[in-house]
Amino acid sequence: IKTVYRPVSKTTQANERSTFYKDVIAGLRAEQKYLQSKYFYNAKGDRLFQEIMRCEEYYPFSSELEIFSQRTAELVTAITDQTGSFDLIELGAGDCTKSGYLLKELLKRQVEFTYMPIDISANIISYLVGKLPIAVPGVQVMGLHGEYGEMLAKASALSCRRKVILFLGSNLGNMLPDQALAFSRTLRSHLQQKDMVIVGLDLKKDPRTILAAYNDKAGITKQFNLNLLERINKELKADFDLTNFAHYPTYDPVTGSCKSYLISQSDQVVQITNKGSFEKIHFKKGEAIYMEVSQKYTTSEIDQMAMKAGFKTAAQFYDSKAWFVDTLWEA
Ligand code: AVI
Repeated sequence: IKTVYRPVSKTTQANERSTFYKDVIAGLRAEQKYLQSKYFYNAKGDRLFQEIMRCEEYYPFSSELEIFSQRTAELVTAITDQTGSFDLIELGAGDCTKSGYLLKELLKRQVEFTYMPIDISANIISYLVGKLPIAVPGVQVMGLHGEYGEMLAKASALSCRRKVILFLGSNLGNMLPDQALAFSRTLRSHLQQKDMVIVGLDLKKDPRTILAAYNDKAGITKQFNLNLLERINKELKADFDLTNFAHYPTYDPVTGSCKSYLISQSDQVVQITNKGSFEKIHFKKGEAIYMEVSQKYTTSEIDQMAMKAGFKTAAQFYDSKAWFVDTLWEA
């Protein structure tokens, strides 16, 4: 078993903290305050997201799990070809519950491949690199911790074989449609003919079903959003009062944008510290921090995006309710 893992150095950690500070300040100083949802995923955020995936209301996980667990053989047939070995690169791998089905089936068929999970969470990557060789004996893993764009370039540089990219879980939905198209074009630029992508995206449906998925009764999604303020408190020595912000999810059935906000419950000032200097952020009662978009699409909108990015749609895999689709794009 070959397992390659590059641990995060102290310098990287310091750089990450300083980027985090700059991004938070830029977002909270903006006319419309925002925070970047990629920062949700610290150890507690990872744990809360695992809980969200187990919530009854959060169907995107169960729908895509159904596709991967019920249609594993078809998916594996679709991504393997006669050229033999390839690299399976997963963007935003998470705990790899869904892709795990593919890994096992590929090993069963004795296909030679290396699994390269990419995740923004160092915590998740170290967990995967430790766990996978035990859970899926025989699998070769090379974990890459960092942002999609940078790690994709790194994975492309490391890989000299055919590439199959997994971009599951509606992770592409965490970008607005224009950004998602730009990202798909970047993705295409890293690929060559015969390379493939499986993109999992959530579909437009009854708005109430969608909104409920981001407003679970147990309040886990609320905690997930508030955890970013808690993270800022801890890592950037800030003093957000978490009880003074309310979780406010919205869904627009025309644009397909499901957006989450945190709403300030009073006029208040929050202080954020960096190396001795500090920043004061003023909030008006009712003012919103835009936290995240979870974009929903129709299949024809997804096809349009694929085409504009330079891909051909080769196959589509739906769950039984047709709530979620995994589309196979060919470069
Ligand atoms: C990771 N991502 C696709 C999730 C989503 O559905 O947008 C994150 C999430 N946010 C709230 N619930 C789940």
